[in-house]
Amino acid sequence: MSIQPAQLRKDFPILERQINGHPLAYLDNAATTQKPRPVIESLVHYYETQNANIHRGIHTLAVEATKAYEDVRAKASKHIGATNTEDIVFTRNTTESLNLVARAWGDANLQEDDEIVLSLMEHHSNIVPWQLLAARTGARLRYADIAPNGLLQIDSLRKMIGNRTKLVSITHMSNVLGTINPIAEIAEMTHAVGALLIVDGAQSAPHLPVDVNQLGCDVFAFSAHKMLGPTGVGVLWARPGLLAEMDPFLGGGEMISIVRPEGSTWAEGPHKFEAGTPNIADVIAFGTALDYLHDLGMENVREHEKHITAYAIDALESSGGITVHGPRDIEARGGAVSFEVDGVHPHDVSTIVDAYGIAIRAGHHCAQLLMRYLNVPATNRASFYIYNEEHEVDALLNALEEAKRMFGNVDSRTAV
Ligand code: C6P
Repeated sequence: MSIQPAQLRKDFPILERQINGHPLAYLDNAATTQKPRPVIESLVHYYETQNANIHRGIHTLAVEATKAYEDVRAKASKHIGATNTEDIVFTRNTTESLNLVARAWGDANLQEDDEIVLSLMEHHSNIVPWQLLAARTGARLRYADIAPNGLLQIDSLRKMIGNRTKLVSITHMSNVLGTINPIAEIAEMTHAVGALLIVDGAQSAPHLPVDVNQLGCDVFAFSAHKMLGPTGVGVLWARPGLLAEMDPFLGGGEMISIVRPEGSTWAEGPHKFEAGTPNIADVIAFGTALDYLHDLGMENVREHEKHITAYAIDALESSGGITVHGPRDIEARGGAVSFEVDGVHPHDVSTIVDAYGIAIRAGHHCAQLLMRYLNVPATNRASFYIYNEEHEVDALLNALEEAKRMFGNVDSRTAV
């Protein structure tokens, strides 16, 4: 059944808020999404009825909490079509998942003059861990170009991947351009030279049906908070067998098998990478978020976003004095829509629309390489989710008209 945003909105208490005297239009979903009541209640329920540390105690609460936590590993695995629950590691966020691989796989497998291939549309979370790895190992970084239509220049990437390439790390969906990258094709190129393909799924896992086996990647990382779940929970999936090849990232309780004075051995599977008490309550509430999304159906989530994104791009482009970045082909993009209003700095735009209760993001979106490529200091970004409706896009357009009126022809990029 198709998504009925007007119905769904009733599940999101925060959407009842008025901001500056206007109903909240929350269009900053690529940053983080709002949480439905069942997710919020799941946190309270856990603390009121099940709170205990997991994998340790054998009393009833500990057993219940452990089961509830481990059940979410299965749900997260199912969400991305993974084969084994044991290939899912819980982290704090996508950023930590990527850092984990850079440390645990990268340190052991890269050396001087090896190459790491990224793209210019990566989020800093998918750049900086590899820069740090390069600094530790002497490996080199290469960045694939973007075409004027906002798609990855696949030929540039193909030429870049060669015998020196040890790993390729690419976003599945850009948080700025919305571009969906052809991961299966990139996997073929990467595996042809025996390198590892890491996919930053922070923007795809919340919005598209994902199947890691069809994508053919080796690692897939995403964050709960961008898909109705709480902050503080990330997921790292690695293809079967890969986690076993990797050394631990952090040491401490729960990640060990045997500890002796001279050294320790490690726990099996994902537990080797989950040192210390994990974020139990938030992982469990993330399970509720996954249930919520799956009741809706990820195909339906995608269809709704295609519809509202096409509506927004059309409206922005026909309003005049607005530049929209990213692909126009709706099949090749998701719902993060970056734009600029001629002569008005994105921060001013964001402040003006906020006065009308509209939340968009302004800035470099943690993608400074991409800003440099676009030759802009910053952009505005509206990004959509299941509860967004066309009238919110209309409200944004009206508020943008106000921004144009207020700033007239002043070019704030050159103004001092
Ligand atoms: N992008 C945005 O407003 P964390 O912070 O670890 O949950 O996610 C990092 C991250 C990694 N990759 C991509 C493609 C992302 O979009 C993000 C988060 C937010 O665009 C916050 S900067």
